[in-house]
Amino acid sequence: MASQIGAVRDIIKRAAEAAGFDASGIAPAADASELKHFPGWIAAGHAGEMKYLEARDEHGDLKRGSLARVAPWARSVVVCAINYNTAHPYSTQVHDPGRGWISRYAWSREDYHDSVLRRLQKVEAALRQAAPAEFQPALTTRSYVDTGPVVERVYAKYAGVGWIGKNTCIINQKKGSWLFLGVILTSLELASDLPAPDRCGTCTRCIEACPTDAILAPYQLDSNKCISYLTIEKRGSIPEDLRAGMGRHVFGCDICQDVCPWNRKAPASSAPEFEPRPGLVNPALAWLTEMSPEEFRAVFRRSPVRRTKHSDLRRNVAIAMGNSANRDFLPLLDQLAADEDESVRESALWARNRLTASTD
Ligand code: B12
Ligand code: SF4
Ligand code: SF4
Repeated sequence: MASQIGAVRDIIKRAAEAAGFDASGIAPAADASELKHFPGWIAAGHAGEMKYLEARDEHGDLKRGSLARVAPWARSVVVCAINYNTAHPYSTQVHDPGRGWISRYAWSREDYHDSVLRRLQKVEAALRQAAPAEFQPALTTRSYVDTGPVVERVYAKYAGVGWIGKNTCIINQKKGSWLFLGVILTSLELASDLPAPDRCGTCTRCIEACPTDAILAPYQLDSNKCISYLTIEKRGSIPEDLRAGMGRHVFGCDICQDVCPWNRKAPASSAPEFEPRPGLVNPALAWLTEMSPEEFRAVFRRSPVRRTKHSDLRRNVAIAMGNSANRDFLPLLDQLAADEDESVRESALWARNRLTASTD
């Protein structure tokens, strides 16, 4: 029996490689010590307005705090990771005041949720097929990319995929941190991999480089301050005290990964869908402002950027223009100041004031 289960492990790993994943591993479904920090993180309000992270079971316990609450049948977690890096500059290497920054993960031709899930389901199918006959009747599996009540990075660590860096990202020693994760919960009890050892050492570059001080301490991120949260998840107006730190980011933020020494030699992905769409690497702010709702839908069709509404992208662009020290944007900001959306109007006025104050 042990050897049959051992064979399933090998089949899963081979299937993950065949599906195009760059790393994979198996973690126990048991609660890891890192999950003890989760309730405190929620209680401190670090999830901001992402209420789904606070979902509770019938006993009032946080669903994400333990797999036993949401998938009591789960015994193992298969974690797969795919590299989405492409051979283009880092945000810390470009300085054109006419251009903004869309996060690396969102350049792709296909939304990563779809692309990673498609690959993950191949691994899930291989697992189901390989499970010994006596486990088949009760065999349960669930695949998630982001969407399940699972703190994926904790399981990625225990599956040996990478360690949790001080910037809270999973870092693989050979591939770096430009990785998407996907998890398969299974009722099969598979032998686990060894957890990846923490190789951050004394480095604190990510903490120092974060422009909004969102990394409060090693491994602790306050979403409310994170540019990724502000530009993607936050609806309505962005708190004024954080706007200057946002620089020219219009969707997501890569800084704490750009500065990470483990990404210095990060290889490029071999998955064709992560090649950037035209115009998205260091995009022209004027292009983004002048985009009609129809163009927005066409340019960002099946792209993660659709998560931010057309109006919130315009809000972000207005703030980025305000941080550009580029007075050529004043006429465009005048247009945005007459926008139908209140947060766009208000951000445009803020940006206008900032530009005129900084360059007069
Ligand atoms: C909500 C969310 C966000 C939020 C909050 C991020 C965060 N750090 O929690 C926001 C919107 C800010 C965000 C941003 C980004 N995200 Co995000 N996000 C998620 C999501 C959906 C849930 C994460 C979660 O549960 N957070 C809760 C906190 C508490 O968990 P955690 O940060 O993972 O923290 C654990 C450890 O830090 C830990 N810990 C470990 N050691 C120690 C030691 C001490 C002392 C302490 C106190 C804690 C501690 O405790 C925590 C568990 O309790 C996951 C998908 C998923 N379902 O897991 C994707 C996910 C984490 N995001 C991802 C990505 C790609 C990003 C961005 C890079 C996108 C971008 N470029 O803008 C940024 C990165 C910002 C960053 N530095 O984390 C990837 C990460 C891949 C990777 N290599 O790690 C994921 C896994 C999505 C995926 N399926 O690929 N994200
Ligand atoms: S993604 Fe940007 S804002 Fe968020 S923690 Fe990293 S450097 Fe800071
Ligand atoms: S920049 Fe340094 S401290 Fe931060 S995640 Fe990378 S190695 Fe760890």
